[in-house]
Amino acid sequence: MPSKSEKEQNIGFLGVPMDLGGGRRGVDMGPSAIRIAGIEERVRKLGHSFRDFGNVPVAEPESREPDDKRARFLPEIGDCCARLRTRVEELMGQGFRPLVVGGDHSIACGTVGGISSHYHAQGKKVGLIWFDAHADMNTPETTESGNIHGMPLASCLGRGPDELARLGARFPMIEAQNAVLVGVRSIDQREREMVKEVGVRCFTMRDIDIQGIHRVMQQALEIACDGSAGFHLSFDLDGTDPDVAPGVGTPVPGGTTFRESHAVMEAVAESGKMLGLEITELNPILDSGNATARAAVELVLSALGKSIL
Ligand SMILES: [Mn+2]
Repeated sequence: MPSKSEKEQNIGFLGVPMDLGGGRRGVDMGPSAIRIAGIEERVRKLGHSFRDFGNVPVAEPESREPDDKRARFLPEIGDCCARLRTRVEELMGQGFRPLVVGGDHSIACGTVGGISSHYHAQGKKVGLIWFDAHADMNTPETTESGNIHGMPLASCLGRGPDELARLGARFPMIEAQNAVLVGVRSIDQREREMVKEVGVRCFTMRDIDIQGIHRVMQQALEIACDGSAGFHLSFDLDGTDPDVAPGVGTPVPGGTTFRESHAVMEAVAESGKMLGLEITELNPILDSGNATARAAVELVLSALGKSIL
């Protein structure tokens, strides 16, 4: 039960059925799976208001053969993210806090573009916590696969194609000094160089092993909130262990446990500084009985203030 001291939030839900950024089909069904798992009812029960703003349309590619092998389906993904940026800005202008559900992680460029632009208009900058098994710091120059879902963090920090990196009212959309990666355990060689070059702080699974998730999150929150209006949490479900979320596009063993995953969300809720939340890479085709969508709903609830006591 929500305690009386918890602030009621106005949650604005947006689905983005995007599957062009990854190599596997199926993540386009993520928004439906989350709705079926009862997100609206559960968030309302927690004491928040909830409005479903529907889905942001994803363009059909001209063909399933992408033109650009270094950035597959860039025009289609750029268009969708531009629409998403506008929708996020609009709902924030109406006093809603965005809850965006993908879709593959390429959508983060649009979400971050919207949140960053909303606060830029008030002369404020925004922090970014990127929870992920991967660093998502590739660019068309460094990528091995050409899959854009491996590029969105780089784009938010001003690297990568203009269609993604220049979606916001400010450039870069996020300052590297206010961005932080949590949960990383799979990173390409050239991507590693990019992480160092850009200077984004990275807490790997080894850091979580050694320091514990609580200490890691306190540091992550400090970085993201330093001089900012607050932060956006871009949560790739593959950051959690496949035991917690088996239905994801690119599962990687050795992620955060059930309790550690909830501790991430609880730390975020406790901070009172979360400006937006995004859940990505849910793949119902690889799931069994919608268990991953239900786990994702529980994680969202923890981020919105649900506590054990
Ligand atoms: Mn990701």
